[in-house]
Order: sequence, then C-alpha cells, then structure tokens
Amino acid sequence: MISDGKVTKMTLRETQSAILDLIKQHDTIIIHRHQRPDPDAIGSQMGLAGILKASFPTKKIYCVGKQYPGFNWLGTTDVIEDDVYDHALVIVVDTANQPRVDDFRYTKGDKLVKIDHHQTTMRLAMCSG
Ligand SMILES: [Mn+2]
Repeated sequence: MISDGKVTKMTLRETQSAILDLIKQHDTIIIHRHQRPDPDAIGSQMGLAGILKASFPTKKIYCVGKQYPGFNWLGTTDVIEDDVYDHALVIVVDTANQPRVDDFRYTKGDKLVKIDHHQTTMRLAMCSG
C-alpha cells in the first residue's frame, strides 16, 4: 500500500481489508482495465463489477474502456462523463503499467486501487484510507 508517498508492507488480508474499506467508503466505483483487452481483462472487470453490484446494490458501479463487439458476450462498458470521477473510487484491474490503462481518466478519482496478477513493473495506486 502507498499512502501519502509512504510504502507500507501489508499482508494479503490487510490489503483485502483496506480495499474493502475503500469500496465501502465510496458511492461511485469506476473499474478500468488494459487497452486492447483480452478475456481476462474484461472478465476481471465485469466480474468485479458484478460482485460489487450484487454486494452493494445502492452504489453506482461503472466499467469503462473501449467496447469491442467480439467481447459483447462478456459484458459491455459504460460511457461516463468526466464529473462521475469526482469522489469516485477507481479500481484498475489486470493492467501492469500506466500506459496500458484504457481511459486515461483513471487518475481523476478520489482514490485509486490496482488489482493485478502481473509482476509489478510500475506502481499505479495511491491507496489511502
Ligand atoms: Mn489481460
């Protein structure tokens, strides 16, 4: 976790708890993934959105990024205005580094979380509670 520029080593459970706290604290959550997506990018994006919508039905949950018709079967992304990012939690999934994030507005939210299975090549997240 990085908070105020300070890196804190956390256990997996502490990280999960910190992310859950951020989810609970935000009414709007915007989920990004990488450009030229493959099914694991779209699946993790849409899957997370589905879990969040089921768990927190009153929150506004959006998935952004270019829609590719060949992946319509996995779900469709939302087109949202810039002001939706005000006070939003942004979660970037399956994206190793900043240049690959689809939709560069990912920095415009209130808080930013990265959830990824790639080796860390670049830090994205400013995750603070
Ligand atoms: Mn991928």
